[in-house]
Amino acid sequence: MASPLPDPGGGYGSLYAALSERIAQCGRGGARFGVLLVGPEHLYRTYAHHGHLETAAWLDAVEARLARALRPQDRLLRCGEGRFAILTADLRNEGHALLAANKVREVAEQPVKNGSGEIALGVVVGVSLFPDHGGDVERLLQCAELAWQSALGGDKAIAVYGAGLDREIEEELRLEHGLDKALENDGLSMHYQPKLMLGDGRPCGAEALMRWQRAGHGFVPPDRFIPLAERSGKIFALTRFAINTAVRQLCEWPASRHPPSVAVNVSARVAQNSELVDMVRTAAAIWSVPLPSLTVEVTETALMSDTEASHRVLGALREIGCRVSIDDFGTGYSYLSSFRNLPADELKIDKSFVQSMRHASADLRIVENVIALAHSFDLTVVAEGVEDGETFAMLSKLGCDCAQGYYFSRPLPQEELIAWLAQRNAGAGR
Ligand code: G
Ligand code: G
Ligand code: MN
Repeated sequence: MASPLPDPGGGYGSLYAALSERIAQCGRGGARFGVLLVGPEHLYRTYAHHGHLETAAWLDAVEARLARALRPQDRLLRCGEGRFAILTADLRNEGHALLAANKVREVAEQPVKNGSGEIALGVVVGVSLFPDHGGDVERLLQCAELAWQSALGGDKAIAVYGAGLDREIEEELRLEHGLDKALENDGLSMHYQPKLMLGDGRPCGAEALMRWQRAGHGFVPPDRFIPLAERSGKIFALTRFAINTAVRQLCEWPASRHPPSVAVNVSARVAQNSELVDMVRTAAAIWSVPLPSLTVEVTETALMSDTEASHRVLGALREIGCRVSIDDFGTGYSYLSSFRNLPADELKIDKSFVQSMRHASADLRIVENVIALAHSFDLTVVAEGVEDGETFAMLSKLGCDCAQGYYFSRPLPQEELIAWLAQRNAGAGR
């Protein structure tokens, strides 16, 4: 059991001692053993949800349960804050380590009773093997930590250390650091892809897309750094930057027949946090931009991941006058019933449908019906990924409201967008 007194090794002292002892034993006989790091996926969130006392009670209960489930020759120790280390004896191969990890996870994820109800936490396991991954305490623990990090960030809850993991995680840490620097030093900018009204072919706004020029590396695609920012929590700082920049730059766009508007993408985690409402309100106030000139785009899948929270936040945004658009529509499972209370003003039909509607009659019928359904719920419809004139004409005939795509323009830096808008507004045609 863990000592109630502070461990001089920051919680790792007895683990170091036990590990060196086991290495000494196994090293002589040529036996293999595994190091399993085990702990809740979201320790700090658990503190916030359940409080420190209940979290500690959960850890005690899981410790007792694990101690019963393990074999007598295995060792269970506390490992820093909120985690356990298990030293398993006599493993034949990696497969056996995985079996052990699965069993441990299953045991640890069983609900624990507390006063009135129960707590069940998702648990993550990182595994390293002696002598395969390291011959000394330091390296074995580091490999187990690398595996743990990769399990935390990945979609599998159990990870065994593997070659390449060091590099992968190192690169991830470097990217994260680079992103911090970019936020401080103007490494980020917004590009804008124009949207056109299908009725008169005039510009009606633009979608803001973030660009990261990484010092010494060129552009990093958003598909690479947005998920990273989501995992690390930096997504809030990035979104604040995106909203502020977009609203500020919108003020420099030339006037046109349709009032200019800008759309900013927000990811699931942000759409579920009421901080988004403050970001939008503050940016609009600072630059004196009317709130209906700002649209927040959230993907259909993000909307479904925590319906209650995102509906509350998006509802609040609409209440203050900001527009809400459902992005990549059609790629999630859009139940018809979800239309009943969709917290949105606009649907963006995913480009996969738009790009194939010319050739595939199934996609054409989907586009046709989404437009009709959306209109019957008073939603504006934007087709994204329009790449040719034929598709543009078809969308016009179907009564789609707006279009966006390479056919008109790629995402452009601010100065190029301003020039593009000025030329379009002058009626220069394409
Ligand atoms: O621009 P493309 O440019 O490659 O963008 C790729 C993806 O990244 C798109 O799905 C887009 O929604 C997303 N994306 C671009 N900029 C931002 C941003 O500022 N915030 C978020 N959350 N996603 C963005
Ligand atoms: O997921 P979201 O809709 O926010 O992403 C917009 C993405 O689509 C951006 O990466 C943008 O560069 C890309 N895009 C915009 N227009 C077109 C187009 O006509 N064709 C293709 N293939 N991609 C496009
Ligand atoms: Mn978008």
